[in-house]
Amino acid sequence: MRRAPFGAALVGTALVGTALACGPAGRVEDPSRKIQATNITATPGVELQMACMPTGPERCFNAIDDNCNGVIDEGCGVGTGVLQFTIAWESGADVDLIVTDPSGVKVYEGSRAAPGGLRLDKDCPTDDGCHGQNIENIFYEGLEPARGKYAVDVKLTDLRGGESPVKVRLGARVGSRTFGAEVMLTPSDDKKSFGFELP
Ligand SMILES: [Ca+2]
Ligand SMILES: [Ca+2]
Repeated sequence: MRRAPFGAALVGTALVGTALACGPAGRVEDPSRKIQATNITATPGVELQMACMPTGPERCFNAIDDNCNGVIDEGCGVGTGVLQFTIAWESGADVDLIVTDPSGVKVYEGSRAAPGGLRLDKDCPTDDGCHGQNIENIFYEGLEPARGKYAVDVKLTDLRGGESPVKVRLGARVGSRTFGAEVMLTPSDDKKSFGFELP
């Protein structure tokens, strides 16, 4: 009486085990799916939108994944990879994007590449190729970004006589998903941040 259910359970386990083992090998796996942000934190005033709402074809230099394909501003000459951080804003103010990798190395306009692989490729309007738009973009090109804590800072460096607050759109791609936030910066409240961890 007892053997039959025990045997059936064993067969069931074996089948499940086989199915799990064969699943990933049977298709091409998207490596970005293995990269997922956890322990996401943000300073007050940063409300991260975790769900992507498609609004149409991708538009350039707005730091938004308009078509929700998991890539921000693709087709616009902006570097992307399994990690991508982009800011865009309208005014003539100088706003900086600073990303700190798990080893504590900062990537920003003063130090545009980290040994760990993060790279700033757009610092506009200073750089060419941004068509007069204000955008900064930092990305990781490889497939195995360092694990650990990342910090992303958006900083108002100089208002340059423009209006305050400065509204800055922040977009982040981590693995196969994107999220974003709109942050307000003033000379007295000049930095907003968010952080996450890659386990
Ligand atoms: Ca997109
Ligand atoms: Ca866009």
